[in-house]
Amino acid sequence: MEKRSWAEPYKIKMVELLKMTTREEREKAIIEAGFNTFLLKSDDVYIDLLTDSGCGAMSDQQWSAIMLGDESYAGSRNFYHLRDTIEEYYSYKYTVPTHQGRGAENILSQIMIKPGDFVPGNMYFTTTRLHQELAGGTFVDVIIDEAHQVDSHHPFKGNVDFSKLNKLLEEVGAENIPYICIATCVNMAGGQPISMDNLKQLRVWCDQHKIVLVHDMTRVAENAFFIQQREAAYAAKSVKEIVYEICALTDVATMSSKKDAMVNIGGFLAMNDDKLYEKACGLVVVYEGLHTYGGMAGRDMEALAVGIKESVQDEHMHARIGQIEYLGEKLMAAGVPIVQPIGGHAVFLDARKLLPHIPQEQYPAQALSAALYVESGVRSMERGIVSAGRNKETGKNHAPALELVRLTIPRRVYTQAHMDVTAESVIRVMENADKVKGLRFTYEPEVLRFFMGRFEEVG
Ligand code: P70
Repeated sequence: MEKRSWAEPYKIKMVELLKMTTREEREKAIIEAGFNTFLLKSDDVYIDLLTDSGCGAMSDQQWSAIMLGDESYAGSRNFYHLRDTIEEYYSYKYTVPTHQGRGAENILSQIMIKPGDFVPGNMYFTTTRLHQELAGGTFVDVIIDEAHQVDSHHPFKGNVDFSKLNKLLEEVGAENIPYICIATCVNMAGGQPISMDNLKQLRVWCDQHKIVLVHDMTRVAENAFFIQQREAAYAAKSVKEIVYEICALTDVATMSSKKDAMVNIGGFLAMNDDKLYEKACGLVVVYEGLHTYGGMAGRDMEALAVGIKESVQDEHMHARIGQIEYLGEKLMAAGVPIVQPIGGHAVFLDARKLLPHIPQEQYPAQALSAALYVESGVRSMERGIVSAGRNKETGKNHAPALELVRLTIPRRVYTQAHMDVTAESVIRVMENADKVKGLRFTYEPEVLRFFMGRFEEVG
């Protein structure tokens, strides 16, 4: 069948003007930022693909929801609306709002992990693993090997490898595994989904061994869209139905609502178990705020309730993923090495292949991200050895197989023309790749070093 064009299911009511900079200005800015795109001022950025977090465009419906904010300290009506929406769309009975995703991770880790525990997951995420470690736990990667291979075209790179999971179970025993944490559309693997089939098997496994199944649902709608496209049994189901089914297979959820749900700030911890809810309420008042607002303003909870409904619409997801495919396909056509299949929230450049002259200890992805900024003002994010940090016991660098630069697409923000400009910029950097130099740390923070670390060029 001929491939039909698609279009965004919205029109634009307001625009934000962008600033262009000169190459000289950008060369100065990246040195001032210590070759770290997190330390650039956004005024110095032209197309901002650092993240899809909190920088999506809210709809007119969401903005009008902002005006319905009930800012009462306790029992805000917006909390009840949010709680009911989460139950309706995501199945979870109890909701504890938090200021963002890591607030929920902190509470969950503190409640459930005891020192010496092991927490399996389908690849690490930076903040998730850190909270597990701070609570005394050790993260164990149980994702399938294909997830670590840039060239594997596996349609569900987010899947769990049960042989890895069973090996861990045998080694440490179920009593030392408080839960398994499964991310939908695995960020660090390149925005790669887990299949419904794999998740169903995991549910059975968790029931068998009485291990809680936690869901990092930050990008659940994108995962649902891929299930609809790639898993035959789900071809006729809506994204909304699939999202609900995914959530209903799990016990607890942490959510950064700054992504899928298209709000600028917010998150939550959700669950079905009343005892766990009681414990979470006990901690949320210590770290976030009263249990009926957590870290959120009433207006933001209202905008989130609306965002959840918009995020599961099929036509929204089609355009969302379609835009990322558009950029990815353009890059592939020019021979740029990227993670395949193209991910749900971003296109990931393979820095190892693009900069073969830079050894991993000289941070090729960090260098590539800086070079792309200098070339065109496009801001991206390192997702390689810098992000992976150091082993908490040995102090040695984790050396991940994936050494990537993430071009992350905010939701409903940029046009196809911005994608064209971005693709051209990446291609230009690729053509001049031999001029890019490796980096070394001049300042290395102890935790989450990628955020504030500073670098200088080697040689
Ligand atoms: C990103 C953001 C946040 C995130 C996530 C998953 C799968 C939890 C969170 C935490 C922001 C970010 C965070 C750390 C390093 C770089 C960027 N991801 N789980 O850009 O949520 O940010 O709300 O606390 O992707 O990927 P929050």
